[in-house]
Amino acid sequence: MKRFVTSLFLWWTLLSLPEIENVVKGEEKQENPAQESAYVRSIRSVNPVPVCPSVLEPTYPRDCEEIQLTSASRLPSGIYEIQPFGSTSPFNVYCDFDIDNGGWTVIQRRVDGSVDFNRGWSDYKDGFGCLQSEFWLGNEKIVALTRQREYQLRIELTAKEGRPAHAKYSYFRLGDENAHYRLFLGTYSGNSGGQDSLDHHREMMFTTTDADHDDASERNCANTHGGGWWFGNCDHSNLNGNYGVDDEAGIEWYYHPGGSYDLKFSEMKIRAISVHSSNN
Ligand SMILES: [Ca+2]
Ligand SMILES: [Ca+2]
Ligand SMILES: [Ca+2]
Repeated sequence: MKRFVTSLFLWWTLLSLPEIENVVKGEEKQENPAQESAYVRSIRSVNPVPVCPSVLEPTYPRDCEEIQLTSASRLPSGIYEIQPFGSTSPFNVYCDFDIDNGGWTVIQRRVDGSVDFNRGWSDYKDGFGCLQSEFWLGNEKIVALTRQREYQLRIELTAKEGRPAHAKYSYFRLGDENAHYRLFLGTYSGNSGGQDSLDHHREMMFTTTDADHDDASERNCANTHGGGWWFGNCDHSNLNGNYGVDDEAGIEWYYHPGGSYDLKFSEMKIRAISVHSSNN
């Protein structure tokens, strides 16, 4: 008899578990299917582990081009919030909606020397400066952006004499931190010199004063050339060099206007290559 009562109690316990769980939580489970998208519901139907909506379904646009394409009216260039696919949180970027059909997410700007670009690995990883003036968006954010679709790169350059120019690359991607943010570039076009000033830096890894991944065995190029960059041995360009300095440690784009190290303006920006054709 005692054994029968024990097993009856066990059965009652098992059958009552869902109710006990609700009592412990102090609430009845609320189901509201209308608040979940079909995608999340399909994930839940095969996988009972909770899905994190911020990872699977960013509630923010994925880049500046998406902001432009989903806006009913023409938007001004400026600061907007995005969340690339796979990023755990949104962040601010500067969007260029004016140049070359717009849709550009800006990843770097030099304009007045107000921000110190001689920084270590973690600063270049996370980003620094002010989006309104000078900044480096951050290698992790650039990796997240360029991982979600295929991107192109456009660079605006203005020499100290005032002549503006641009360089464009049909493809742009960074490897992840384990690959030391290695630079992958497509074909060069534009009017920033007869030759490509980034050609020397193709498939180079990122180097800062505290992380030497360059091709110069006797030195760290970031120490002698300023900033952080995809140094080889050492550079034909370095847009993160020292502002207003007219030597190898200055802001360099070697073939524009030619042997010059003192640009007064640079801006690097990226846009997916799937929607816009690569007109110059
Ligand atoms: Ca070295
Ligand atoms: Ca050089
Ligand atoms: Ca240099």
